[in-house]
Amino acid sequence: MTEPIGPVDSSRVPRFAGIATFARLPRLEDVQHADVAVMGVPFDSGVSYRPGARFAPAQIREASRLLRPYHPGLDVSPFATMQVADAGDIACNPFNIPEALDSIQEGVSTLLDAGTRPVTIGGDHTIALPLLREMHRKHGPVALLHFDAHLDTWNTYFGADYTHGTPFRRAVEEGLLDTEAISHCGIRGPLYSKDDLSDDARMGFGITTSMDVMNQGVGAVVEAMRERIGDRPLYISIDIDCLDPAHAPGTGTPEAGGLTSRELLAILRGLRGSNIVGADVVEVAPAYDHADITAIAASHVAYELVSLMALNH
Ligand SMILES: [Mn+2]
Repeated sequence: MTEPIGPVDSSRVPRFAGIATFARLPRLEDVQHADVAVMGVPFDSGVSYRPGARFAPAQIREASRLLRPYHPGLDVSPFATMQVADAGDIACNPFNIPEALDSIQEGVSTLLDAGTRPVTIGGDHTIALPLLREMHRKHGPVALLHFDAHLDTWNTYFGADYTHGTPFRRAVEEGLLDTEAISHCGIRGPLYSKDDLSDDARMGFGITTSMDVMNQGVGAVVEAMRERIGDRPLYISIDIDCLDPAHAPGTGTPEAGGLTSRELLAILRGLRGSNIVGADVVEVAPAYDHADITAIAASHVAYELVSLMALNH
């Protein structure tokens, strides 16, 4: 095996110089093979409220310039133990959602067929559906850990089936998920009605609310998650609005009372050893961000996911 090509050396080229790739990693076309690739999906035509997540991949890459190669919390150097690369962006049609979903699916399929695990940077949450379709093609029904303020299991908006509030209902309908092991974390805020919760439970989802995280603590929450997931192939989908607006103001549908970025990172860290087959970080909307708070959180969350994958490489 050849040595992985790592990030640009910051002792030779300052972090603020050069074109931004995620964590200053090589581009996918510059390496022979990548074990993990960070892929951008600049698509936000499925949002129901504030638009702008199409600008997130570029912003998160900018915010990721400060990521360093060694993760002390997990004691791993993810870019040295495996080849990680930036796969660039999928060019998807902003005016035709079904066509965009096909393009996203095709893009991630190329990665999976090359034996590359994807960490996708959205984009709005609509993009989780085509990603899960490919996960299912490769792995069969997968366990899902979904971090979000919202359930995202609604049926339609204005008659539309494919939106950022509906991907996980579609995924269940299409049989993409192992419904013994699907759950939401960070849920809070007002709903349309109590039926939202009973519909969601009928699909098989378990819910850890943001209040549960506060009351039970990160340790107990992680333990319950690990028990439910076991060694199943696990997909992790992270809507940055799982974080409190204090930690992630730059997002499309913010809700008060969310997780801290520390809680989210601690929960993810607790999943070390899990069989993570893919992940996404979505719903960063840079236009509403201040001082890159949200983009910095998202870049660290993506780094955490890559590091977990490195431990399990
Ligand atoms: Mn969402």
